[in-house]
Amino acid sequence: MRSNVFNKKEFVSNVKDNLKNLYRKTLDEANQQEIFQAVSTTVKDEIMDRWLATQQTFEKDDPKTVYYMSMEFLMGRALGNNLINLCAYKEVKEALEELGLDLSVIEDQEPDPALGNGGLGRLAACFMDSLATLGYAAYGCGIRYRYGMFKQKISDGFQVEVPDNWLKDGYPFELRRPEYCYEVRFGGNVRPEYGEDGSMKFVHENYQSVLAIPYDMPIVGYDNNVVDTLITWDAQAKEVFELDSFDKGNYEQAVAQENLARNLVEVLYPNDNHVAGKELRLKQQYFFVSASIQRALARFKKHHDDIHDLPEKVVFQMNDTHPTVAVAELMRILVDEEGLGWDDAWNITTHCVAYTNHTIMSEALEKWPIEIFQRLLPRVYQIVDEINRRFLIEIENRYPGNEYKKQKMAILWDGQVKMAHLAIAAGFSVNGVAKLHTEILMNQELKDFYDMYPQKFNNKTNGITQRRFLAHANPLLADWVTKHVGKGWITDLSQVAKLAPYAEDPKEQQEFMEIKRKNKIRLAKYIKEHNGIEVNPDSIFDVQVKRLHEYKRQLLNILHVMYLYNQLKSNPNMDFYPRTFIFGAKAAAGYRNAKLTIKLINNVAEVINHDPDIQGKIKVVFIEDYRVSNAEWIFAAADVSEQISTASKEASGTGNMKFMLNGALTLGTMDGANVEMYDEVGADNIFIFGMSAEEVIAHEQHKDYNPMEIYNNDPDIHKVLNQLIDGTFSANDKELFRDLYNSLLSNQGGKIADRYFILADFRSYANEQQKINSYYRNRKAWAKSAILNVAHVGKFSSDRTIQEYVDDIWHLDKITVKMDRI
Ligand code: 73E
Repeated sequence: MRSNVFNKKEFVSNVKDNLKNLYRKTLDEANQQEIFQAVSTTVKDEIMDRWLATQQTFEKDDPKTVYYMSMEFLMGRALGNNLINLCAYKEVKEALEELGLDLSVIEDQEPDPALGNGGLGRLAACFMDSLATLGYAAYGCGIRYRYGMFKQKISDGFQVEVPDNWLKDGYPFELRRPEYCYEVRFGGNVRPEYGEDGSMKFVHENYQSVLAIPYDMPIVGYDNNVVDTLITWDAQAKEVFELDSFDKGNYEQAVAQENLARNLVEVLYPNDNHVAGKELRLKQQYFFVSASIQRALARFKKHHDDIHDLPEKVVFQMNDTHPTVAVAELMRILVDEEGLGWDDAWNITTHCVAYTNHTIMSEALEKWPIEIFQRLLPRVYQIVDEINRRFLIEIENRYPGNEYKKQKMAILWDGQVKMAHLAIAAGFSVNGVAKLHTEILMNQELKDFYDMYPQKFNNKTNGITQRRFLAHANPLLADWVTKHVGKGWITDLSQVAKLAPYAEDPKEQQEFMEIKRKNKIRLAKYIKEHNGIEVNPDSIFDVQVKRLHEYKRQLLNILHVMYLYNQLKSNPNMDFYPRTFIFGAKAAAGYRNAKLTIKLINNVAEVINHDPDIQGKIKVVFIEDYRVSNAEWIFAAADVSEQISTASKEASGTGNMKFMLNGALTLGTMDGANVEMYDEVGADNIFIFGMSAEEVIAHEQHKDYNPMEIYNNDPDIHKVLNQLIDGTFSANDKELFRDLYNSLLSNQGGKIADRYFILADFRSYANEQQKINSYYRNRKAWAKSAILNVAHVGKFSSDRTIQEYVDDIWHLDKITVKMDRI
């Protein structure tokens, strides 16, 4: 469907045929969902030829392949993205218009496949897009959760979680491949078995097993015929549950298998940057990891006889520690099934697996109780035990007699399996996701490991795909960029640097601001439809959209809104540029303070939006069900991007880059990738506030921070905090926000007061906000800075990130897919 083969007539006739074949309906009879299915099927047919051709190229060239192992892939809708990457978006839009159909309405029918929580899952999705676009052989490996990230409803200001039954109408962009199914075993016991020749092997018996069935989703590269694959694994009972199993006496066994299979893939754990250590999660991990490794090895063996060559052709990238059981599973297969000796197997494994660390938040570090691990995966546990034993010997050799080192670094310690330690001991590469984050890993969090294996550590600053987050999300700006620098930016984002000279040009500034305004009108319409709130497109759109977490400090943002409200009330004529504060965030279902913060934002909105004294100068909007699809509209419409995490806590952030790409100015701390954005765009075009990572870490170490002092000495802050408990924003229940108040001022349940330094950073945050207020009045200066943000975003393309992974870690071969028909 490249422009040279795209044929509108053929497309329309295929859509009509598909409607007929799928639903026995004509266009007039079909509803929008049916039309979506028919259009998608037509697009999928077009993808199929390229997918086949890509597979044939793999067969022929046998390129080295990366398996990107991730518990989460936050793909977002596929239809629009596939059309963009097939270079057919505009043509298809026109073809549908001729039929009286609106492509965006049709796109809106697609469920958002939300098999991920936030940044980590979305990064995996951006990486797949870049891998295909750059022409590398890649498989994403994950889980086909029946229910993805929950849908968020707001009811009386509270978050309500609604199950996300994304498969209910059938998903057109997936292909079930039962012929590539594998068995995965759980539980049971391991028994040594001795051969007559005195040899010994371990036999795993009395286990439960499930079948892993892959569903392949195409990952379409941009304009290059490459289609990579995202494999999501579904689980099915091995012994099909038949009525007569009852008579055979294995009824219980059959039911147990059914239950195991159903539970395994039922739902995504909806926690971001937090893990609870639930047995089912470990089951999910082993399930998809074992199946993925089996499939990778089967593919390898089609072309190779010698398993020792595996590292030349296969690399497994572990997206955080979630798939780290891969280390032991690969060892198990090499030792037990391939018959290799330990050293041989270890040598292969440690040249095939690499690990990315995404967080230093202690509650997100995966540690499994040995009891659970051993019971669930008895043979894999034995292998972890042996890896640990040998690792401790290595530490002893390096640091003789240093017991403290061993305790700190052991994989098995204190009744727990420490997954990060396993990942580092085995991985040939350990990377952080932004410069600052990697430095913190090397100098603080993982210092002992860095001292021992400095050569393993490296940084790979995250990136985002400009195809989804500019070409698709913001067609007006995309066209403007293309007009000035040509189309090259779509596959080489560094080209946007050529925009810099236009930043000074008043005509271009005006055009740029006009585009922003149109995007703000588009978002205002969405807000009106979904929230019933009228917002002024000429106000500053100040946006914080991301998962709700205390370290991300949505609370700082809303406390500042309360502060501004107080200022405006007491001084209605103060210098104040109208501002719309936009929030979007899901909170983990069990995260009390996060959910309470959502309620606070909504209550503050309710009061301020209806206070006539404010004359509409401040509006507060909480966008329900923030997700990839509405994110695209939100980024396009933002003036100010709030990236205000406590320094050192946000490993990278990727939303920050999506805003920058769409010409918003960042208001942020020196945290994560903000630091590198500052380096790229320059101090004049970004608003930085707050303590540095070093300062934060020093306070944490010295335990010398006292928020009460700030509360007692700053009357404005005092007033805002008191408003949390005096009913200003909760007239019917003064106690409603007591926990938030307490979290800022008193040590409680092992948590220290204001552990994210909200009060410490409040004043400098308010000052920067004041600067934004003045700067926005200078339209030209603002437009210039906004254009310069776009011009300096080049580094933050995931194409750049992926190329670095390829050059430094994966060493993949580039492929070229030729198609006879094209
Ligand atoms: O800073 C982000 C980062 O941009 C980080 O918090 C996030 O990963 C993004 C991509 O690198 C992240 N998510 C998780 N850990 N880091 C996580 C942890 C446990 C469960 C689910 C997600």
